[in-house]
Amino acid sequence: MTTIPPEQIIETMQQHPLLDESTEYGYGTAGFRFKVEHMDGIMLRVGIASAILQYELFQNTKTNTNTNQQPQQDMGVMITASHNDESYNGVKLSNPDGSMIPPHLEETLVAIVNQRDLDLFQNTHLKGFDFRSTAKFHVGYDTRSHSERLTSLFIKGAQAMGVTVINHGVLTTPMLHHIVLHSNAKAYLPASIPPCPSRAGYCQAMGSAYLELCNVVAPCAITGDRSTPLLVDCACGVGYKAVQEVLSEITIRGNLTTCKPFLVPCNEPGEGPLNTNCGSEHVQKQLKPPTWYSKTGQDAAKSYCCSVDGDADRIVFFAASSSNELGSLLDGDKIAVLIGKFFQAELSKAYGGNPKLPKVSMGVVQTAYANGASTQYLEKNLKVPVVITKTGVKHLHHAALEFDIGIYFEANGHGTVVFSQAYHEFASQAKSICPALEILPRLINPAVGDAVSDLLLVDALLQHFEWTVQDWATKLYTDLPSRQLKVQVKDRSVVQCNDNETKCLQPTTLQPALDQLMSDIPGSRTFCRASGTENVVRVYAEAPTREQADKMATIAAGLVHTHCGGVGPKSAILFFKK
Ligand code: G16
Repeated sequence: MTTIPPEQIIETMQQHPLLDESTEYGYGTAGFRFKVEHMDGIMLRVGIASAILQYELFQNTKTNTNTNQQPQQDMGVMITASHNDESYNGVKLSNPDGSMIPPHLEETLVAIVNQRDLDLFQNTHLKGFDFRSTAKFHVGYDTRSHSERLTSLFIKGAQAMGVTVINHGVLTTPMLHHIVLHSNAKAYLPASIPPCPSRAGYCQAMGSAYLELCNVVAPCAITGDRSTPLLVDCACGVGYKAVQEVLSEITIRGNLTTCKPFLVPCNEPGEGPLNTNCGSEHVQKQLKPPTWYSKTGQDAAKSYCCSVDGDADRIVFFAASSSNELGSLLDGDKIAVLIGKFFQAELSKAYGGNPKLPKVSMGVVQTAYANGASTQYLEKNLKVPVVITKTGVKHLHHAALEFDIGIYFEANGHGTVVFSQAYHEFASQAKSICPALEILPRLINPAVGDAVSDLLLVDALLQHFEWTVQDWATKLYTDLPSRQLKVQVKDRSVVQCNDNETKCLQPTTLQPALDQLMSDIPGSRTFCRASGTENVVRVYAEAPTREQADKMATIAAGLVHTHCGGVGPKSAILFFKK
């Protein structure tokens, strides 16, 4: 039920038109994400659409008799452009279970946002709209200078349609998804996880689960000063405060006030430009350490470091050998393998102690960007099934739900673990033998990739294995050298790929050229795909040597430029910085 007359809503839409009259604004890899000047009109329309999404969800769940879902459930919206620089902004929506919204809601949203005929809009969506949900929309935003203004446009649209909005202010994307999931606890959380639908609740849950896990698998982590604290590059974004808050929770709860902090958050908002020469995207794509804008970061040792992205839903770990050189990079693949190895050991301990425990399945989900060596290690050494999906956590998450323990990570450090109900029952039975199995779902954010949760988990596991970053880099498998580049083209939609994005289907001339390139270098692999978050085509190459990988990526990028309408001279391709 609209709270103001439909004509007034249309008037507001006219005051905030879509910037580009002819563009179809798509819901990309992770929401609507564009240069900020495009976002005002989009945000207002997403706000208006939020009521219609609630209605659609209500229609779906009310007829679903199979589950204990309630017909009216809270949803969420996060205003952020995540890993992109400050010139972008965007919006990602959360489903009631904290995951990304499903394809049918994306379609509804895209149709509403792109409806240019406002008479038709009024007749189709506003006139006679008499649904008022008891459920709420949780809203959060990142530290970008324009995020608060865009949030108020969302709220304006949502409230005009009668939606109850709870504005949580500046927070990380995973915190927002956690809040949404915990607000719908009855339908989606197992009884072993107490609901805590707030920012403070998130920090308490993370802090206490980390301490509990360390207590049982790595007591050394919390019993004194660490020789090497973990230096956290927060990309000058929202992760800084989140890491500080969780650290303070752990310090107080664990009586660690007399110890040196084991986490050193650096690169806080304002110390440097967001995601620029810092953050996980920079470290993973450029294969370079970040700029340490904070004085504390400049002075500290660089042998145990991590970088998160601008909304703290991704993380990579590294050791730097100099201010300009990475010693080792531990990306999402390495994180997935570390977690898989730990689960496997705990499972075999549990079954060793009680062979009658019910069986649970475990699998890992990756994308075409996964380093070939990691996939091989998972399948051959750990003997874990691997599924490859399209890029985008929404695809990985969905595939991971097929397993009782579904570990999913993109190479860029975006990932988490999801657990089935059968797993929760198993873990409670196995608790006396392996308490960690019951604690892990409280430390791991099952809603979405979460840099803070992943940071704590990885730290506890490294302490458990008594591994340095160097050990982690060398004791599992050795990455095949790889290189990623991006190419600016006139229209990135000309690039169409197969289902798992390993082959380019359009333009038809490109794949044969890439195939030729691969046959010239045995053991190599290259592919390209249109980004869903930036106006570029991404190119990936992997080969037996660093020189071959770099050369291959450069040639493949040149081919993309030629076959896909590259913009400007070929020399303008964004080559990696030597
Ligand atoms: C988003 C998605 C990720 C994806 C990344 C890059 O991350 O959530 O799943 O890997 O974009 O996508 P693309 O290659 O299509 O540009 P984030 O952290 O930016 O939200």
